[in-house]
Amino acid sequence: MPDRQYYTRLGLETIFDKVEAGERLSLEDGETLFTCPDPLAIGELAHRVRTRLHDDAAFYVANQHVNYTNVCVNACTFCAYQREDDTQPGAFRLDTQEILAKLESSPSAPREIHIVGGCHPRLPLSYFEATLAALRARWPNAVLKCFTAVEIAHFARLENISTRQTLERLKAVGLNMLPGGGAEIFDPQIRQQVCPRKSNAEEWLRIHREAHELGIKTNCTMLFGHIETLAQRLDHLDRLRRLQDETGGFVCFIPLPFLTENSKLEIPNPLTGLDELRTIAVSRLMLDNVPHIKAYWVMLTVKQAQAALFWGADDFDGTVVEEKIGHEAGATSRQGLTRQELNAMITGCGLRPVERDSYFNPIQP
Ligand code: V47
Ligand code: SF4
Repeated sequence: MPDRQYYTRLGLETIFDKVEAGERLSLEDGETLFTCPDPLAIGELAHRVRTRLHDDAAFYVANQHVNYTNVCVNACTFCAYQREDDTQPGAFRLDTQEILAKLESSPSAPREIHIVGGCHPRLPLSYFEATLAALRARWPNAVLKCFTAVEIAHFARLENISTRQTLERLKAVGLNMLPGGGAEIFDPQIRQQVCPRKSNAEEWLRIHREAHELGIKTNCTMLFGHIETLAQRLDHLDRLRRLQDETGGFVCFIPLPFLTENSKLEIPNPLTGLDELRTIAVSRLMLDNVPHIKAYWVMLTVKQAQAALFWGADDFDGTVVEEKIGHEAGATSRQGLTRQELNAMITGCGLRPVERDSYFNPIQP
């Protein structure tokens, strides 16, 4: 591993010392990390932190993703998944029985059920309550990690109640966790261009705060590599870090590299593999209060996710089974992986696979 002298030659000795002492990095430090000419040095620094926190463990979960609809009122310009209405080619909407049937046909009982969808103009809160209640009755021990903050805001608007009341009603029928989607980039000018209709940063953060106050843990994301600047990525990380200081409710951060296929959003410079890895490393270093960083193999590819486990990430996500959002946008990864494959992919890069639940408690074999 590079020593302090190595970082001194790069002008990074102050950052090195802060990281060694577990001190918080400033936004200026973040800029330095993003612009340092030696990306490997940044990866090594993030790997130090990841190793201090998790040693050689690399986590994964036996989960299944289900998308209930791709019809969405929001029409984000980056999104290849969305359809305008039910009559458009490729539009779909699942009823509760169809969701259950998808999960019944799972290769193994899911420990985590991850359900998200578009903001459908007519699906009432009662449909989501009935679905969660049915899932809870069928899989009493599974963690129901369902609905992004953007969906919660949409359900609340349709039902004409507050987002807190919406969360309370869903929790009452079994909701355990919120996934981290919908955060994109918090900067208002970027949101105006990539997702002008959906919840703004303040609403997204408020709903996560409300969830945390209700005892609902959540994840958080950042969609990067489109039209945002490095400073806007850092601002995004800083806003997450500040909420986490207050609530401690974020479990895991997921950096999502923008996939360009079938997207209306024109981007100036496509991401390189090194940009992806460096952003994961900077996320690990800046988010000193978020315990886990996910290398989401679906969007990154399995091989890049393996590399990311040495650039600050400690989690591989999971079996997933069926994925639509990334695959509509050109993801080349498979639809799902088995536990055996996940174990082999982690041991293959010299790390220790740890099967976990949604809160990162290890599962005893
Ligand atoms: O919110 C949409 C992003 C998110 C594209 O919480 C795209 O454990 C890349 O949030 N290229 C959904 N990304 C995925 C997500 C997620 C995934 C896995 C685990 C968890 C978790 C959360 O995907 C959306 C959006 O930010 N997205 N389109 C695209 N073309
Ligand atoms: Fe709708 Fe989500 Fe796609 Fe935006 S990213 S259009 S909210 S499905």
